[in-house]
Amino acid sequence: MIMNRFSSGEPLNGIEKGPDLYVDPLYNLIHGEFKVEVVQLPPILFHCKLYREEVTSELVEVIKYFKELMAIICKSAESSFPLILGGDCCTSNVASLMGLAKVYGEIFLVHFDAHGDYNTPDTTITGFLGGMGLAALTGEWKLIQKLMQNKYTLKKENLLILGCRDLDPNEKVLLRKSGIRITSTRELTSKRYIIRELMDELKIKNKKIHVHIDPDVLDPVNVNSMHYKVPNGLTLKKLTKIIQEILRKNHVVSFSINGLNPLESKAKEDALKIAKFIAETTSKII
Ligand SMILES: [Mn+2]
Repeated sequence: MIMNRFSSGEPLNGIEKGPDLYVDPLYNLIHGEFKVEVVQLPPILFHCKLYREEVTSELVEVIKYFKELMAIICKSAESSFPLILGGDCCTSNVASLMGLAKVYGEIFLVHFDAHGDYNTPDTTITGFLGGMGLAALTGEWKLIQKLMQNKYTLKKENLLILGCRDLDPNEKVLLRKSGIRITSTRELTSKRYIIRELMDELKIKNKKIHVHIDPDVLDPVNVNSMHYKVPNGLTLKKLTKIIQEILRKNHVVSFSINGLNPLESKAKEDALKIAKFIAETTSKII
């Protein structure tokens, strides 16, 4: 388990302590079944706002953190199954995929999120780096790769975004142009075998898969301690079923999940629900 205690700042202040909520319940649930090693990074909260592709001093610090996390994930993937507890999405995705690619080469990313994380410094409204991770990873904007001195780019056909229902206007245009496959909660809940069909259609049979979950893919009625509460999400039961379907025929090599907001009143209760879900899911993969 890798504790990625990172927040790229407003509006996700506090998420750097998100992994702390999961780690004990999760450890207790899985350590009998597997040999579990916990790697902790110190909690770190940045105030990194990007409105154009410029190298700010905060961004330089963020990149240092990304590199450190990437090396840890890479080392972990060489001999075990990295289970990455976030932190916000951008670190998980950028560092995870770059680290995994060193070990496995081509990687397919299944990304569960109410959001697209497909803003660039040009399209963003908030300047929030956490909302730009997938656009950076797929080379839609290139500053991150340049600063990381890492040319790895996730091919757009190797990305599937599930449960997406809250996009900024310009982000929506960019995503539509990219051709990336996005499936809304409505689609996921309306058709019984949509995931099986999607996975077949995407021809990922022989590819290694990284699964990332932002808990805001869930409905706030189900789990309420995420920073963004976006209505019409998935139930935990439906999410479990979809993941089981993904696992049925495919090779998942690692898993990451974003943090909850520790300041929410039900944070501990919700973290336990999610820890049980992760334990149940990963026990079928590892
Ligand atoms: Mn999100």
